[in-house]
Amino acid sequence: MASEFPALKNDLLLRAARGEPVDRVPVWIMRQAGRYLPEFREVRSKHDFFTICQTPELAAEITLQPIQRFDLDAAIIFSDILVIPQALGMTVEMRPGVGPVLPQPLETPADLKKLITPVNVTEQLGYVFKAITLTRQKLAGKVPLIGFSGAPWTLMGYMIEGGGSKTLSKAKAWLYQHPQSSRDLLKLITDVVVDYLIEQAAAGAQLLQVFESNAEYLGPDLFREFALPCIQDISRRVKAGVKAQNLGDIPMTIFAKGAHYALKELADSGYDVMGIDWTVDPVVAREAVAGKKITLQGNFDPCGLYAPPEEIQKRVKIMVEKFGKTAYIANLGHGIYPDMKPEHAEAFINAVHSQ
Ligand code: 1CP
Repeated sequence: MASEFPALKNDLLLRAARGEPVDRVPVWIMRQAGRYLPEFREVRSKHDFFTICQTPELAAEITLQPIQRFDLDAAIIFSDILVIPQALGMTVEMRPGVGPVLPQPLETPADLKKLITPVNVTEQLGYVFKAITLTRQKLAGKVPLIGFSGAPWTLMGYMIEGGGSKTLSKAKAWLYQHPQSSRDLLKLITDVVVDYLIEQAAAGAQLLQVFESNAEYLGPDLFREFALPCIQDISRRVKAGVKAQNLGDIPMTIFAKGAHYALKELADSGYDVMGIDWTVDPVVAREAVAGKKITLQGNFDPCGLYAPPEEIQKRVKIMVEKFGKTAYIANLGHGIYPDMKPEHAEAFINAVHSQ
């Protein structure tokens, strides 16, 4: 329960998520715990990726690494979106230099029978909840802890493609050829995501982010037909579950990468925060959500961090001016690249704080 954790000293992220005034813009970085940090590579050299996710002490240690190094305003629990396909009975391997591989992907609708449902998240994903609780204790109230999940369409993509894909053509073929089986699969994933996020909040997560990283492959029509209803269902059911368990106010963020065509619908989909990628002008995003109560998050080009630190400073200033300082959480427009120099991440964070 929340009251058992140390009091929160820096609530900038939560205040910004609720649209309350802040005395400085909060900042965190997607994939802030990861391969660009030598201290992460050190731990990773000794352990398999999913072993780290499944070992609360290691997951907590890695979650805290960027917090110890930088002046960040949030931690995000170290895990991966692909723990949900694992919980559904699929094998997921993390191959160095390749990324995630699912050696037995779903090929036809008949393969849905191979998935193990319903998922008991406490049994299958209890290690994530333990890692969250341990990390909350170790954070000692320094900054809030973000929990997360992949969104159903993005997870469906990995489960059908068997890993990352440049086109998502196999998963999209399902949407066109097997619309009902696609809906069944999306529903089954949605049910797991809902329980998973509620239990993350119960374990101590203070904000929940839903990653729809593969929105960019769907146009407005497929997105509205297949992805958006799940996104809406998740916010509605998670908020109801959090309320029923008296877990307090847990803001939710939707980050649908590439969904520039659906900003208005996303702003109305029941989330407190909407993340945008770097292809959307912040002014255009603000216009799209004018009159709605929603905080924006983003959207520095991850490649912009290759620029010299003085240039990062200049571009961050422009970004913050465009978003405005209220109802705003600074971040990149997608995850930080593994070859980024940590000093450049630091330049970004400090640039936000100097605005
Ligand atoms: O700060 C953090 O690092 C938080 C933990 C985190 C998160 C939030 C990781 C660790 N992964 C994720 C989310 C995630 N995983 C997403 C959504 C965000 C995004 O779009 O970037 C996605 C799509 C994945 C799937 C995934 N896992 C990929 C992408 C592959 C592709 O091309 O489609 C990769 C490379 C991974 C591996 C992974 N996840 C996380 C780390 C640190 C790593 C590197 C693994 C390693 O050490 O080998």
